[in-house]
Amino acid sequence: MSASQKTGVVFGLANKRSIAWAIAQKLQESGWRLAICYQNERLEQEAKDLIADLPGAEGFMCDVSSDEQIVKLFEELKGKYGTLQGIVHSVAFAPAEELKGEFVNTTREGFRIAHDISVYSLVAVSRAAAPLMTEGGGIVTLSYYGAEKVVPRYNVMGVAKAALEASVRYLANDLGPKGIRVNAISAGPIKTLAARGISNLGDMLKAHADRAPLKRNVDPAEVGGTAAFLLSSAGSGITGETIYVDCGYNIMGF
Ligand code: NAD
Ligand code: 0WE
Repeated sequence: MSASQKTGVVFGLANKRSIAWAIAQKLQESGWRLAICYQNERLEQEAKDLIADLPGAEGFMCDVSSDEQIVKLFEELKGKYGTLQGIVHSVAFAPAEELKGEFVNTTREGFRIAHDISVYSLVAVSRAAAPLMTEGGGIVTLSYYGAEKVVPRYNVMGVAKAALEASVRYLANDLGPKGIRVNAISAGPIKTLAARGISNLGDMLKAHADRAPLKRNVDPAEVGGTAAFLLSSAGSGITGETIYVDCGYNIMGF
């Protein structure tokens, strides 16, 4: 490793369509050494096959709903890498039933799970990572427009993303004095595993492309590029922010 090489941890790799994968590729191209995390044994083989093709990258299993697994992961990363400069949190989950029908029918357990996996995990990961980020660094998470405007059937995930964006601001305030910046990227809709369940994804993508100033959908590589920018020295003045990578969709009023 060259003296200046930065080490980052990416959470949320499921397959080659994952936004986490697009981000990992851009970070690797920018010279980062990466630890890439996948959720469980079910995703292990596919994740490891991808990671094998990314020079210098290593795979780790971590379910972010487990404090023990998070603590154990960062102990292992400390032993392997010493210090870290970047964290990418590209994880979300709500029970499938919660993304159908009306928000008013959200169950207590569905609300809890969505917030535990999609929001609290950022807090837990940030707390575990901060002691290893002794030279400062950056944390990036992924949000969606449903955090601020109603997107039918996004439901409890919209409320969770609002909490995620607020968590980014509170974490930015806590970790700023240590030189750690925390930001969210609000990405436009992308055809990934997490979007596959949506019944009318095709219609949504088309409506998004029609209304967005750039008249097209977002390429995951563009989200990757923005994450690499935020984690680089070019982003050194930005923290607590939600940056839109949505072809301009969010600026439109009509
Ligand atoms: P994806 O399914 O590829 O990624 C989601 C990841 O979350 C998966 O790798 C999954 O294994 C992981 N995950 C879920 N529960 C976990 C747990 N308990 N422990 C560890 N990992 C867990 O889909 P994606 O679209 O790449 O989603 C990544 C992020 O981007 C999510 O936060 C999502 O909300 C956000 N996002 C997606 C879109 C979109 O349209 N695809 C748009 C904006 C934001
Ligand atoms: O954040 C997301 C999706 C997050 C997600 C997806 C799933 C599908 C499978 C969270 N939990 C689950 N649980 C599952 O069981 N997106 C931004 C993509 C997305 O999801 C939608 C969207 C968009 C856009 C759901 C309804 C409406 C629009």
